Amino acid sequence: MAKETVRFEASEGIATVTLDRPDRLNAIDDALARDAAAALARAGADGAVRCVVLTGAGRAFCAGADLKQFEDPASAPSPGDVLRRRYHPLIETLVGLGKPTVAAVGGVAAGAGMSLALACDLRVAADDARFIQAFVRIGLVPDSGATYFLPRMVGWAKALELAMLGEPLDAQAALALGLVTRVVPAASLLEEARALARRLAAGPTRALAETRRALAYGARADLAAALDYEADLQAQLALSEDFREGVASFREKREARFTGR
Ligand code: T3D
Repeated sequence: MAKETVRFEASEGIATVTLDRPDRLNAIDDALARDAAAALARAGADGAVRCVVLTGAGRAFCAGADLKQFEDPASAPSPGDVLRRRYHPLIETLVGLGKPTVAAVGGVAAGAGMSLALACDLRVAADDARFIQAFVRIGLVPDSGATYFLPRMVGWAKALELAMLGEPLDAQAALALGLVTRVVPAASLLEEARALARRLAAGPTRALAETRRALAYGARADLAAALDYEADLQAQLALSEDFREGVASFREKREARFTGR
């Protein structure tokens, strides 16, 4: 039987999805992309899961595309087809999960591996983390959502610099750019990421998912359209149990007990 390339575990409302090809720094091949998308979909479908942590086994988060597949370029499939078949479903599953997501980035996040981290809602970086727009080093353009996420997160000038130079961005520099939420000691990366995930999981998770959607919409809409979109979402969320609970907890001067419904 083929070795699993992704591990899935769920407890206390948190699913942890671990990319698990440490001998190749969790580089992405067909099996890993398929298994990661399946693990994320499983987390999305599990009503008990309210937040997802994505991480990598060993000394890397993910080194991007498995370059050993290009050892014989003549027989390698076209990257355009590979992106559509392998990476796009993975990124779209991650972004469309309907639950908050946290990337726990230890070691290197390169190429499409960096894109995976960017596609998560929040990023916790170990102090040994390095983010690399590695695409330029092999003569490609940023992909797997990097052209969408990176300029929106760090601004046009910095995105071009990172993408054109392909130099590593260390954890502190990523923090200064706002790319990561916090930097923690490598030894406590998962613990810290899960602590953040627990906080999100205890929140109004449906409103959190709609917040992501609304910000993405707002980034490409004009003001009138964004105002309209917000009003539609608020009308739906006002019918939610979480909204009733949020208002009740305010009136009763107590902590809210949100359920994501
Ligand atoms: O068709 C398509 O798929 C198109 C899609 C493209 C999307 C992309 O992601 S393009 C970008 C692809 N990624 C890269 O270009 C990064 C390549 N890797 C590196 O530059 C370096 O390995 C790192 C900077 C990530 C880490 O450097 P370092 O010195 O810490 O580790 P290392 O010694 O280079 O790597 C350790 C092992 O992992 C090594 O194996 P070995 O020689 O000990 O057997 C190395 O070959 C392997 N490895 C690292 N990255 C990849 C990889 N194996 C396959 N694919 C990799 N991407």
